[in-house]
Amino acid sequence: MGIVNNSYNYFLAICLGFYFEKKLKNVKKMKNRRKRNTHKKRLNIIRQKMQEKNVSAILVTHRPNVFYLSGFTGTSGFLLVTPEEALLYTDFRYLQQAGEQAAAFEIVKVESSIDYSRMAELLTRRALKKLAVEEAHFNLREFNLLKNAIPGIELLPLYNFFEEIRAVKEKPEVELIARAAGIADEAWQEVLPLLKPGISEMEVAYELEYRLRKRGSEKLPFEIIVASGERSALPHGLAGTRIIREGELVTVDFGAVYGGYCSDMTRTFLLGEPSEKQREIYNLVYEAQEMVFKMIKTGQQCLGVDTVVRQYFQQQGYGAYFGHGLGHGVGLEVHELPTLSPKGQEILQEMMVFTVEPGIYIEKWGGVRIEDLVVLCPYGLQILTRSGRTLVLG
Ligand SMILES: [Mn+2]
Repeated sequence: MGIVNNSYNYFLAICLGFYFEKKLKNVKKMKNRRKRNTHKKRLNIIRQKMQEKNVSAILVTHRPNVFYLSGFTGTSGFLLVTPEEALLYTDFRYLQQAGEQAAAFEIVKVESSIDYSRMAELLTRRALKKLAVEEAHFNLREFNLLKNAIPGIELLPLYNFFEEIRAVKEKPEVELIARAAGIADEAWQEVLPLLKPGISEMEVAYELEYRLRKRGSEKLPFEIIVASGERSALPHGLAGTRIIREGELVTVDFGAVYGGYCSDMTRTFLLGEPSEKQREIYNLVYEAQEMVFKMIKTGQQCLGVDTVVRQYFQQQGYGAYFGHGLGHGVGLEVHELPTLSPKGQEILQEMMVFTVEPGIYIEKWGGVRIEDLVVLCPYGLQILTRSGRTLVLG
């Protein structure tokens, strides 16, 4: 076995090296192609919707929408989409990045994110007199600059134009959200043993944030909420210096971001022995959530689902203590469509991702919220957050 075999192995190793290098390059190419196809497909959907709404040019300024349509993650840049063109306007700092990320778009260099001169040239050349803008994401300064840059242009306000499309996820999007939910589950699991009487709300938030980041969360989707004792009656009580004691309700609301996609979950816990009322209210919220998990189906209207929980709490005598919506969509943003609340007009569809988060909050006493993230699949509901839901820890 000696030299001959050794040199043969050496030869084999080099061949394998070349083989895998080539394979890796192919994988990268394939990934890029898949990404470009994703954005081309999304552009097609947008253009179809433009046609339906009689829109011939859209200026896209909201960053999650810019990313959704183009793949561009830079902090400065805007898109113009017409039936024929797809352009990404950005400045010197992002030119190379834009070229790499936004393969379905033509990149145009501008001076800043409010430099509309190049876009003005194009609109004038093409005799486009109407430009749609995202009214919820377009400020007065931008409005004035645009009017100056393109005299006589008529602006058409669009509301939730892209958000309605984003509410229904593609499979790879759901996979990223599920991963974000998994990171949050893992971080929570690691923090559980640290939850002992004497720890402060801020310490809980910090321990959680550290582990979320360590496990791959790109940032926090929102500031972590830790509200203990009487403060747990505040649905959005940010972590403060308060020390957590035995027998107090503690609400922790947090999430992770992975591949640009968010997750969102809430757990309420108690150290020591709960009172009868604490147990009663926790069980009520738990039952309400279970009820939603069992009944929810595609085709239902969001406000109808919310009403079921609202009526249940009313029957139990807690109707006045559920002051927020039952849930909200989650994706590139932590609050997006659909809206499960008394105002929720949307119809639930397959591949929508949203939270189910009933809660009861009693002033000067405390509160309970349990929040999980779900996706509507063809075969029913799938819960993406998997952490246990128990009131008493330890
Ligand atoms: Mn939420």
